[in-house]
Amino acid sequence: MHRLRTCAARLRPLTASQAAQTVGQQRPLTVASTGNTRTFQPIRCYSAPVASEPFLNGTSSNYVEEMYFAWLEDPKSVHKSWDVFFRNANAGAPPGAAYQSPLSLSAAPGLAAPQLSSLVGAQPNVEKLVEDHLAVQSLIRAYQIRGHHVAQLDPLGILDADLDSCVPTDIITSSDKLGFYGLNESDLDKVFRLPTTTFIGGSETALPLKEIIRRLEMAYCQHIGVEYMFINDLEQCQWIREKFETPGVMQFTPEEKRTLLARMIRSTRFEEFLQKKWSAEKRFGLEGCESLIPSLKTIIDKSSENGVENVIMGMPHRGRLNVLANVIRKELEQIFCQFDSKLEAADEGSGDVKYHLGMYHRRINRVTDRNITLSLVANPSHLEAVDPVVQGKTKAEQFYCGDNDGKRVMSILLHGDAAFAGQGIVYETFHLSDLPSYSTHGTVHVVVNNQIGFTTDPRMARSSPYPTDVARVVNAPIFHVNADDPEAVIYVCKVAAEWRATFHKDVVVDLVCYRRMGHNEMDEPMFTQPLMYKQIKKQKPVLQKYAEKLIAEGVVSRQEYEEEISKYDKICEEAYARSKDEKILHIKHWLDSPWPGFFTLEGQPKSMSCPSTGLSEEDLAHIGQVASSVPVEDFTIHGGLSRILKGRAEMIRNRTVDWALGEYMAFGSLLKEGIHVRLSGQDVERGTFSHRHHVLHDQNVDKRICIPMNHISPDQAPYTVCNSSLSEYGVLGFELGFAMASPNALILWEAQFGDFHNTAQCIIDQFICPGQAKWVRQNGIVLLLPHGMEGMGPEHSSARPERFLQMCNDDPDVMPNITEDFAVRQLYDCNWIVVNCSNPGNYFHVMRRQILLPFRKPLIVFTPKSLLRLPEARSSFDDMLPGTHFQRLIPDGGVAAEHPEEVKRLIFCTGKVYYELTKERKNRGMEGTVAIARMEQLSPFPFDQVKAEVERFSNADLVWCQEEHKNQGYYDYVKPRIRTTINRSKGVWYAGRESAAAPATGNKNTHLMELRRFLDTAFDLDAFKDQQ
Ligand SMILES: Cc1ncc(C[n+]2csc(CCOP(=O)(O)OP(=O)(O)O)c2C)c(N)n1
Ligand SMILES: [Mg+2]
Repeated sequence: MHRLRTCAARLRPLTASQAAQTVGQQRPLTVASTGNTRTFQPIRCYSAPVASEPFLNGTSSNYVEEMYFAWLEDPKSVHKSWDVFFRNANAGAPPGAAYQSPLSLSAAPGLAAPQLSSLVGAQPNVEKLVEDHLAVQSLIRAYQIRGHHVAQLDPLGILDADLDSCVPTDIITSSDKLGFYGLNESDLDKVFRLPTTTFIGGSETALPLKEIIRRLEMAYCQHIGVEYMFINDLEQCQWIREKFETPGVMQFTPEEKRTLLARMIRSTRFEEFLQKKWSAEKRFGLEGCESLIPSLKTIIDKSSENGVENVIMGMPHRGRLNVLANVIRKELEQIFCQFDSKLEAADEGSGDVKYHLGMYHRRINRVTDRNITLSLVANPSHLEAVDPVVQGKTKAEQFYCGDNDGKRVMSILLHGDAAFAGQGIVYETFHLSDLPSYSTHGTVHVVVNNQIGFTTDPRMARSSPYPTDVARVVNAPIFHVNADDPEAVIYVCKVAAEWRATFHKDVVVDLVCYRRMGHNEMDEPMFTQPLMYKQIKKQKPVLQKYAEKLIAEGVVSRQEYEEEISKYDKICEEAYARSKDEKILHIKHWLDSPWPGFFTLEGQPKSMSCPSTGLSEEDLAHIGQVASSVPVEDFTIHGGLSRILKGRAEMIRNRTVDWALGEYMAFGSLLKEGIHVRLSGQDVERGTFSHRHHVLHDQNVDKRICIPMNHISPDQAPYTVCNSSLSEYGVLGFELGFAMASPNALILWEAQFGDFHNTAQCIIDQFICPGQAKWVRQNGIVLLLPHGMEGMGPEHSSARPERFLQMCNDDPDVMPNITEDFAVRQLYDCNWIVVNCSNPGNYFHVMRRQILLPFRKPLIVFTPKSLLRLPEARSSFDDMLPGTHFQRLIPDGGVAAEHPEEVKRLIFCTGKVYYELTKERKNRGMEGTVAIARMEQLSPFPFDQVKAEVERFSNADLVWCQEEHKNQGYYDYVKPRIRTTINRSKGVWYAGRESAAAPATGNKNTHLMELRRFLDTAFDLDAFKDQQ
C-alpha cells in the first residue's frame, strides 16, 4: 500500500509551471448533452507526459491505482503502455517523465526498460489506442458510478426514483454521447481490453465497444440500480461488481420461479382477502409492493443457509399484517380476530392496534430445513423509533448466545421512503452499526419506497436524491430495484443477505414501488396525487404480470396458477371460520420476547415479595477492595486516580461508601450472582463527574485498559460498560431493546445530564412508560438522570421529574388498601418506578431490588451531582448488610423523633435539598421543632409510610420543600397524594422556587438568593398562617 501511495503521489498532475513546460497540442472537445450543446475545455494533452494528465485527478487516479495494483500482481494484466509507464515510475522516473509511448504493441515481453532519456517521443496511432482504451475504461467506470440514475426503477414509469431528473452526460443513452469520450460510432465495433475492475466480460478479457455498452446497460440500467462506488474498500466493490456485472448472473431455476410465484400469490391474496372481509378497516395494505413478502423470505432463507438462527425484525405499518401472516407465519385466525371489535381483551392494559403488535415464532425454515426464530418487535406509530430497539435486542441475543460476530443472530429493518429520509433516528441508528458495544454486525434494511409519504410527494419530503442516501454514511451498499420485477427483487435480496454474511456490514434494499390505495384504505389519494393515481389505476398488478410471464415461459400452466390461488384462498377462508370461534383476545400471544422460566406458566410472578437486598460484610469488603485496586500487573494508572483509589480503600476500612462505591457494591454483587450488568451512555466509563472510573487506562500503553468490575470472582457474569455515541434517542432505544431480551440482566442508560433525556422522549413516551400496557412485555431498564439545582444554569440542572411523575399510572385521589405485601404489589401495578435517593446505601438497594423483584419495571433514578462527593451523603456498611432493604421513605430519626408531639412542622422533601434543609435547621437550632422526611421513592407513592410519618408528628403542619420551580419538580405529584393519605385533613404547603419557564437561572447570585428565600419559607413557622 505504501508503495502504491508513493507511486500514486508521483502520478499527481504537474504544478502550473511544470505544466507550462509540457503543454502540447490541446484539442477542444464538443459533446451533446440533453438538449443543449456544451463545449468542454480541453481535457487531454496527449503529447504531454501521462503525469500531467487531468485523468490522474479524483476518480481516474483511483482507477490508475487499481490498475497499478493489478500490474503489481501481473504486469501483463494491463495495457502495454501502462506496463512501461509503471516500470518507469517504479524505476524512479521524475514526474512527467515516466510515460513512454510504446514502440509497438506487439513488442516482445520482457523488453528491458528503455533509458529515461529516450522516453519522450509521440507515436500517434498508439496514442489514439491508449486514449480510446482510457475512454472505454472511464465509460465503464461511469456506469459503475452513475448507471443507477438511468436504471428503470419506477414501476409506474413516471417518476425518477432519485429525484434527479437529469441524465448523466457520461452514460451512453444515445450514440452521440460517445463524443464525450472522444469516441464515435465507428468505434463501436472495435475491440477493447477490459480493466480488472469489471466483470462484464465474463470469461472474455476484451470485447467490442458495442457489447461493452450493452453489458453495462444490462448490469446497471435495467430494473436494478446499484449504488456502491462510494465504498472505499476495493474488495467490497469488486464483490459487488462480480454479483451484478457477471453476464447471466441473474438466473432462476423453474423451481425457484414457482416458489416465487407462490409467495407472490400469498402476499397478494392476503391483502385481497382482508379487503374483501373488512373493507372499512384500516390495514395499511401492501398493494403495489407485494414483492416485499418474497423479498423478506429470500433474505431469511439465504441467511438461514448461512447459519443464522434468529432474525429480529422491526417494521412500520405498511404491510405489517402481511409480514406477520406470510413471513413470520402468525396463525391467520389470530390476525383475523384482531379485526373483531367485539372480542374482549384477556390481558390488563390498553393493548394496541393490530398493526403495531409484536410477535415471536420459532419454526423450521422450509427451504433450509433448519430451525429459525423470527420476531417482530412491537412498535408505536412513531416511524423508525423501533430501529434502535431492534438493534439493541439483536445485540443482546447475540451477546447471550456468545455470537460475537453476528453469524447466528441478525436484524432486518423495514422502512417507508418518507420516514427513512426524514427521521433522524435512522441516522443515529446507522451510527451505532459499527461501534464495538453496539454493532449487530450488519443489518439488512428494506425500504418500501412507494414514492409517497401519506399525501406528500418525495420532492417535498427530502432534499437528498434518494430516500436511502442516509445509508451512505456508513458505506452501506444500496440496491435500488423495481419492485414490479419480482426476480430482480429476489436477486438483490440474495445479494444483500450474502453481503451481510460476508462483510457483516449494513446493506439497503430499496424496493421502488407504488401505493395502490390511499395512505390507508379509507383515504382518497386522488385529492392530492391525481396523475400518479390515474397511472396507478391503469397499472397491472405485479402478480398478474409475473404469472403471465411464467405462463409464457412455460414454467407454470394457467391451471396450476389458478389452483395455487384457490389453495391459498381456502387457507384464508378456513382460518377465518376458526377465528369466529375465538372468544377472547390474548395480547400475550403477541409477545415479541418470551422470558422462559421467569414467570409461572400463567404468566404471573412467582412470588409477591422481594428478599432483602443487603449484602454480607465480606462481600462488601471484597467488592470494595476490587473497587480500590488495580487487579492486573504492570498497569500504570494516572496519579490522580491512585489518590481516588486510596480514598476508596480508606472508606472501605471505615466501613463507609460514597456514591461511586455504593454503585460498585450494587453492580459487583449482581455480577457475582450471575446477573449481567450493562451500563451505557455518554462518558459513562469514567463518569461525567469523574467519580466512577470503571475503566482504567494504562498511562504507558496506548489503548490498554482494565475493568476491575470484571475481576470480582471467577464465575461472575460479565460487566459491560460502554461510552456511547453522542445520541440519546438511538442509544436509549438500543438499551431498551437490550433489556427486552432477558429479565436476568441489569441494563442501565445514563444521560450525561438528566435534561438530555428529552431528545429520547419518544422512547420514553412510546415505549418505556406505556410498553407493558400496550404490549404486555415488561422491561427492567434503568435510567440514570443526573439532576439538581446547583447554579449551573437552565441546562444541566433538571431531569424534569415532573414529566416522569405526570406519566405515573397511580391514582392521586384513591387511598390504596395497605396490605402486608403493599410495597411489592404497588410496584407490580405501576408502569414505572421513580426514585431520587439521598444516599448511596439506598441507591445500592434500589439497584439490587430491580433484579431481586419477581417482575420487571422500568426504573427512573434522579442521580446526584454534588452529593457524589458530599461527606454527609455517605452510607455505612450497616445500612447495606443482610436484612436491610431499600427505604421508600426515610423518616426523621433525629432530635425531632425523640419528642414528636413537640414538632411543629413536618417537611417532606426528596434528594439533595435534604442536606440544605438539615444544615439550615441546625443553623436555626430547630431540630426539635422541625422534622424532615425524605421521600426516596416518589412513585409508586409510599402512601403507608407518609401516613405513619404524618401520624407520628400529629401536631405538625405539612410542607413540601423542593429546590425546583413550583410548576416543576415533584409538588404537583406529591401534594394530592399526601392530601389523600391524610384524608384531606390538613394543607400541604409549598416551599420552593416560584413557577418559571426555565428550569433554573443562569445567574449564580439569583440561584443563591432563591435558595435562601425558600429555606426561609421552609423554616418560618408562621409562613402559611394566612393560608390556613
Ligand atoms: C414520527 C412520525 N411522524 C409522523 C407520523 C404520521 N405518519 C404516519 S404514516 C406517514 C407517512 C409515512 O410515509 P412513508 O414512510 O413513505 O411510509 P408509507 O406509508 O408510504 O408506506 C406519516 C407522516 C408518524 N407515524 N410518525
Ligand atoms: Mg412511502
